[in-house]
Amino acid sequence: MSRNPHAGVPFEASDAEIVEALKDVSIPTLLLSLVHLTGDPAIIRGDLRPAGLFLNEVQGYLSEEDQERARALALDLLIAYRDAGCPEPAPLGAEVVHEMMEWLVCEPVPDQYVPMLMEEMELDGRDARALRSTRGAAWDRPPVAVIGCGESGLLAGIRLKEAGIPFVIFEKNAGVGGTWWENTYPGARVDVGNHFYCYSFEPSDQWTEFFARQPELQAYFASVMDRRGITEHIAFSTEVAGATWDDETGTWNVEVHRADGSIGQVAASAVISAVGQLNRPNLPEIPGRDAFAGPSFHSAQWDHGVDLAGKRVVMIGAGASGFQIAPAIAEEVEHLTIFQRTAQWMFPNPNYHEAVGPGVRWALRHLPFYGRWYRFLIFWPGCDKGLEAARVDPAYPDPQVAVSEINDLTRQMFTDWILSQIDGDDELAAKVIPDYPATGKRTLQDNGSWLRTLTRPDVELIRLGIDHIEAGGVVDVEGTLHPADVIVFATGFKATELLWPLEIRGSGGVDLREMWGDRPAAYLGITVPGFPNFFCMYGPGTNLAHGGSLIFHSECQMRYIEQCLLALAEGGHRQMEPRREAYDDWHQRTQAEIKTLVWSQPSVRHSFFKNAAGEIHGLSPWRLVDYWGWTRQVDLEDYVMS
Ligand code: NA7
Repeated sequence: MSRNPHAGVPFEASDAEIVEALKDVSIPTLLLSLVHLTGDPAIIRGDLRPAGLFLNEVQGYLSEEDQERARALALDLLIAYRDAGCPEPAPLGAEVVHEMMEWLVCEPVPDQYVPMLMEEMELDGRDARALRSTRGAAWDRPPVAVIGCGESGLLAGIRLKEAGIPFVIFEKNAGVGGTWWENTYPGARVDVGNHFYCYSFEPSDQWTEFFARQPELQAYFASVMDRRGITEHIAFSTEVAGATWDDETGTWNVEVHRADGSIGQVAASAVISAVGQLNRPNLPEIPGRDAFAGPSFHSAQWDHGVDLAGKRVVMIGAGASGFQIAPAIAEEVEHLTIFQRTAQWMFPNPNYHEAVGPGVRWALRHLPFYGRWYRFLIFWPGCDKGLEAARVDPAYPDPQVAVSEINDLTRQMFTDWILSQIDGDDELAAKVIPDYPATGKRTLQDNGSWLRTLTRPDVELIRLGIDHIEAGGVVDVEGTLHPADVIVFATGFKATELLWPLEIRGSGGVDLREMWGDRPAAYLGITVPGFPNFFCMYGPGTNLAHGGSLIFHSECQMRYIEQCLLALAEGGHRQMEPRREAYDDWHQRTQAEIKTLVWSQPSVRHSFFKNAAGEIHGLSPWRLVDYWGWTRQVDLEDYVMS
């Protein structure tokens, strides 16, 4: 039997090297690794225990003294373990594991969550979301076409390959990564901790930062692609323009546009859309946009040929991308003017720009299950709790300020964090404290760099609307010209126009986006009646504003899709589509639920979640544990198979 891949690589480090490594590890995580290594839960039953939980607070608020005690204990045990040749620890019982979960997060972990967490953590070394089916071998039809090779398209490829189902991935870019290929703007980094923001079955002990920058993320996806043998299945620089279902043959005709200008038609038995929701840049129709004399570009199409040194830059938009760009370029430019339409809520994350120390990397590589527990530690505080802070209490007095007591507490905490950084500057406070309830838009995070940037003398935050753009710069609604040599549009994406500009024509030639109009929907966010063998990843109703990670959701979706495909092959069915009643019921329930949450509040005026009518169709209002449960096993009763 081969060693559990999470049991750590045996080591021969000297005592001094171990001492050194233990200096920067997460102590609570270390103690749990020791429970594995000794099989002795007494280690966590004494007074050494975390004192509290907060997202990305990985020391559990342990005092320095307690941390030292833990290191001393660990040193002795690790020396003994090393001297014994680092034997693979025996599996722990389910009860002990549950106890360890609750110990680490200082609160009950309801039974309902345990199977989901066990799967996510893979303590048994088994990738439970890989179906390990041989049924794909019976695939006697054209391949499956996957549109897009970002994190979800690559995942689709990995799972299809495991199942033996032939497939081809079409990717418009020249490389893998999607968002992480395109968004090369200065400062681009992920805002979900990387030891969780990676495939559950492909952890990495190589992250150099806790929230890695774009090049490292892109490299991660490229390395997974290579290791899993997916590269040869990808047609790069090939954009899918659309796909049309042929009722006669029961296949999709996928129209692809290649880099050499040629257009091809490819037959596919099923189509998986993995195009994401935040992929097509939104360039606002500001009068005079084309009159600007200098270079201008969108954050996702950064022009690295433009040297910003000594330039006057106007950045329009300050959401997640703008928050990262401004601190990264402020030093270099002569002057930076930021147009921010709406102030953003943010929460403190001291680790946001921190490097992963060598000790942490050593622990991830060598200490049994350290990486697994670290993953859990980042996952749990962001798993479903945010949903409660987002739920509207209809009796709460002033919904413009807060939608519930817990939402009000969140507001106070976020406000305190902002005020603590701006040295009593009331003018700035008025500009940067949002006038809508906390978490009402996608909540950002920061380690202080955004507000520090705003207090620089060469940076100006404008909270006025834009009247027009002219050759020399941007004119605000009060008529002031803000001179610019370069304009950066950090104005987000066409987030409500799902699948734009794809033309997907289903049974009877129905156009999917026309049918959706402003209200895209899919059963479980995945399937649509009238569109046989068409599956969405990160489809309508599955974007996450309250927690988790899109990779987690993708893994749920892909397991479900794979089950659907295997059911087709096994049952000898040509096609499947969801029953209209299942779809309608899901859509109605999802819409009713989303209206009970803060994102739908009228007080949140501008938000990329909302369509022109103020409705939200892209976001998931559901707990992760529910979505995980619903997608775990496809119920073929929900489908018409033929
Ligand atoms: P976002 O978060 O949608 O931010 C876009 C920003 O652009 C935001 O400040 C918008 O203001 C602003 N914006 C958009 N249109 C306009 C117009 N017409 N005039 C002025 N300002 C405008 O996109 P990002 O690229 O920053 O981040 C996207 C996601 O990437 C993010 O949520 C993460 O999931 C990762 P608003 O706030 O709407 O008033």
